[in-house]
Amino acid sequence: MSDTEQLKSEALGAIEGADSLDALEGLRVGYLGKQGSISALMKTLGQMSPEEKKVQGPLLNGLRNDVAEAIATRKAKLETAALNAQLASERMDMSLPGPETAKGSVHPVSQVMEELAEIFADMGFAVAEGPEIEDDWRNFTALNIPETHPARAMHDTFYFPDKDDSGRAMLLRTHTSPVQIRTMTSEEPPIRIIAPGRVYRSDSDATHTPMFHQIEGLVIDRDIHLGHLKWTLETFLRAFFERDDVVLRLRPSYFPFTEPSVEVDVGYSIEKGKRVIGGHGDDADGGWMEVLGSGMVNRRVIENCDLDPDVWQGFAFGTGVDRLAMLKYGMDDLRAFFDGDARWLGHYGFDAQDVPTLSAGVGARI
Ligand code: 2NM
Repeated sequence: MSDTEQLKSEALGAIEGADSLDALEGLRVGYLGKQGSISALMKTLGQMSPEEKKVQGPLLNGLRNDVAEAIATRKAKLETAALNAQLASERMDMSLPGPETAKGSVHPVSQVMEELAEIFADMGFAVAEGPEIEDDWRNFTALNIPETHPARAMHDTFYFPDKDDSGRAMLLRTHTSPVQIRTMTSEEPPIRIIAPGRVYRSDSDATHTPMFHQIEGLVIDRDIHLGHLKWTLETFLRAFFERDDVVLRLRPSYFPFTEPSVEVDVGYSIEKGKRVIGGHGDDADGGWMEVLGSGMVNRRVIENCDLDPDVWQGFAFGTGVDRLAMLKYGMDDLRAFFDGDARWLGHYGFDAQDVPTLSAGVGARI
């Protein structure tokens, strides 16, 4: 065998035996690199006589091409094997449960808002929303709240320094009632809406935060009376607290926007040493807890919205979402609601996939 053939069979054997891309690269450098043995042979062509070159030239070129081709073939094989191994090691069983990772949770206020929307949707109410920055006509005047009413005072209401284009004072809404005004001035009755959302009052202590959440409801139709109000609130509170023995007590009250006005208490009882909603408040161990304000919409409010109060009547109600959440899920400090403490959220938050539905029960599975 000639030297060239000897070298070729040696090289092809080594290439075929290379078991990694690194080893193969080592061989390539050894044969074909600048200092490689085949490259060194190629350099000897320069010193050869033309006759010798004619013979050795094609032989060495053939050697170089055969070795380069063997390396390329081997390389493709090793790369395919490496890719297959990687794919095998990274194979994922999509039917396995997800890994245990830190999860976010749904804030109790959001959870309760969802529950309320679900309950009222079932009774035919739509969810209405409006801006948190309002004007004093929609927030106060249209609602029959007099210019001198204490709620309008600077120390209760956050006012903006400038008036709007039509000269109205601008403020952070102190309740969601302006949403009802917006609905009555933009839509034809019959109206059945709830208005949940953030409201602001200049108030801050253990039971009050300057921002809190309210939900108000409004029904406007022909021949609406207090009986409709009582049935609606009773049905709502029984669904929300998930007990058929929720008992309501209606007490006469006063709000400028409703006439007559009614405050609504629910009976509570003591179970396992804790106050729970349900049962008759006058039972032994029982009591009454105020949960809602409500009434028949004052005819002056209906007039302010350019509706005829002799044709259209209705009822409205309002309550605090934060307080409802505390009552249902047993939190006792309102301020913790808005601290954004991850441990509090981890404890009191809800599973995002556990969506409240009437069919599955509005209460979350805990
Ligand atoms: C309450 C209590 C009683 C109320 C009234 C209206 C409107 F716009 F229709 F006049 N909206 N909300 C209302 C009535 C709110 O919250 C304690």
